[in-house]
Amino acid sequence: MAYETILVEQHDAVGLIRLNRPEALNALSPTLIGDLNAALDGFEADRGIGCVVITGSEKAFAAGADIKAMKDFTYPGTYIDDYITSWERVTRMRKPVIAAVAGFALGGGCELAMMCDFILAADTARFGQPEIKLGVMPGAGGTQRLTRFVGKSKAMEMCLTGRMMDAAEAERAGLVSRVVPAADLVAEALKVAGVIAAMSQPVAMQVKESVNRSYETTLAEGIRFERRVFQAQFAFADQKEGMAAFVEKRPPAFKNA
Ligand code: DAK
Repeated sequence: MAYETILVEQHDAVGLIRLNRPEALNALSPTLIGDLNAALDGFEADRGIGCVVITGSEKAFAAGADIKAMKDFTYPGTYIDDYITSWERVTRMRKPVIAAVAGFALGGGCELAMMCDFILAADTARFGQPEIKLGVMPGAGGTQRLTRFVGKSKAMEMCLTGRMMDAAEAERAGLVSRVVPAADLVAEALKVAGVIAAMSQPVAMQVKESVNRSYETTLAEGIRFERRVFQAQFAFADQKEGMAAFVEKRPPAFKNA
């Protein structure tokens, strides 16, 4: 399928989505969000895909919501249309999704990256929630997710001043899993995604579901959820295969069953 604002590739069992509005630093227009969501739907439905990578360009992952489209929005309009709900499709992905960020990830761009399961950053990456400079505040999870990633003090400073964080600071603060040279970013993200896609797909999906559960429930409930899911995994053929492969000193061949 051809898209207007993204490029979509498949690398073995990994789906790669490149945000592609170079004239606007990948600002998140309604068309781009629609294209992104359609591509995510396609990868989610494809049994042959085990992991998805979302990336941008060398200069920008995404510079935020499209300010030129947004400047004339009204309160009744954003309320009635429930503007931004459509952005959250990525949070409903059941397969793992990696954000590979080079350059600017600002406002909604930073929020989109944080909606993914983890962020791999190029050494050129710059993260920020500069909405306050436009007379508004983060509206797609920035005040909530950034605070969970980096803690109150740093989140508060970033949201109140609009200051950007570079890749090294983002790694120290726990916003990104790792920093790699910009030239290696996409290759490294595809490599990590390939490792994940080679695991048992239902087990990887259950790992994702369980880690995400830790954000939404008490520790005791989360532990109980984890235990039940772990116990149920002994019903998968992939558990037999993974443990047999270890004992037989060979790589496992998971069947996603
Ligand atoms: N929207 C539209 N166009 C943008 C853009 C954006 N966010 N960011 C950059 N562009 C465009 C520029 O206008 C310019 O276009 P031309 O003027 O050439 O036509 C082109 O991209 C190149 O940008 P610059 O010339 O500015 O490039 P520089 O390297 O000089 O600067 C920059 C790069 C990233 C520092 C700068 O472009 C910048 O400050 N951009 C804006 C960043 C920003 O403020 N982002 C936050 C946007 S607000 C909501 C929920 C969430 C949101 C909204 C509502 N609801 C629940 C209702 C989210 C809001 C946001 O994300």
